[in-house]
Amino acid sequence: MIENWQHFLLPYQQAVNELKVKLRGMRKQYQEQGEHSPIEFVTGRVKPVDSIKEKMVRRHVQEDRLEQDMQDIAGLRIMCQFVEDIYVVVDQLRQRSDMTILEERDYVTNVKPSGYRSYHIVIEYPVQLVTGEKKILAEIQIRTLAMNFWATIEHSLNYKYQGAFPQELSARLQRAAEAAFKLDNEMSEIREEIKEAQTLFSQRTPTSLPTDSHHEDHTNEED
Ligand code: 0O2
Ligand code: 0O2
Repeated sequence: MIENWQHFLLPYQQAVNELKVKLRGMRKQYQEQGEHSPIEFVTGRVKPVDSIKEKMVRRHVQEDRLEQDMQDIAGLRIMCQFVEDIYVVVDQLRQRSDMTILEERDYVTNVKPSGYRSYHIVIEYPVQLVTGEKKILAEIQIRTLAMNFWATIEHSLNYKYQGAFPQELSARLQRAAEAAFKLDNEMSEIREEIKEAQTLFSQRTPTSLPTDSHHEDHTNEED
């Protein structure tokens, strides 16, 4: 029995915090170089204890197998503007020496029956604790803003209906997923023009102005 969940989750919180800084740092580096960043913003969370317990029952995970069998106790999300950016980010992650990729699931190409699209990467990440190094699992979900919009809405409806959507709602969600897919394709078609405009805009805006850094913090959830 895990008696002290706070103690159990501490290395996961540490990992989420570190990974948020590292992934947000990638965005900063692209911006610094005056290049389009494939990363728009990054979020992360440690799975709430109640959700862990619920998933243990649903997935028949024993407590002594939790660390190995539940891959998303530490969860990171990377949001991108364009579908192409997702694969740039994936390539970047593959080259890093501070994490090991254990699994990749491409639900961008292989859409889930629900309409869900995202690229999932499971990593092994070493956290330095006062008691020594501990390797933990973390899941990184990489998706476009449109995919995120759809998944966020569908996820909250799932809470309400426990996955058993009325047929009409299910059909609407399917259509919304198709619309999000079309939106991503349309944006991809004009991405070079968008990137050019954004790079031009960011070059024209002095980075030292406090108003600008405030705006930047806000849009990228860094405040
Ligand atoms: P809800 O409604 O429960 O989803 P920061 O201050 O920005 O450094 P903060 O405020 O702790 O950090 O959170 P952050 O990084 O902005 O994002 C937290 C939100 O990210 C959570 O929302 C999650 O919804 C979402 N999130 C990020 N990664 C994952 C993931 O891998 N899986 C899941 N399920 N969610 C993720 P809240 O605030 O908990 O609200
Ligand atoms: P949360 O914290 O509520 O997001 P498993 O991880 O064991 O459930 P699998 O196949 O091993 O399943 O992993 P998968 O499908 O690669 O990743 C599961 C996670 O992807 C989910 O976490 C969701 O965050 C997301 N996801 C997968 N399918 C859907 C979907 O149809 N709709 C939405 N909105 N999100 C989806 P959890 O477990 O739900 O946790």
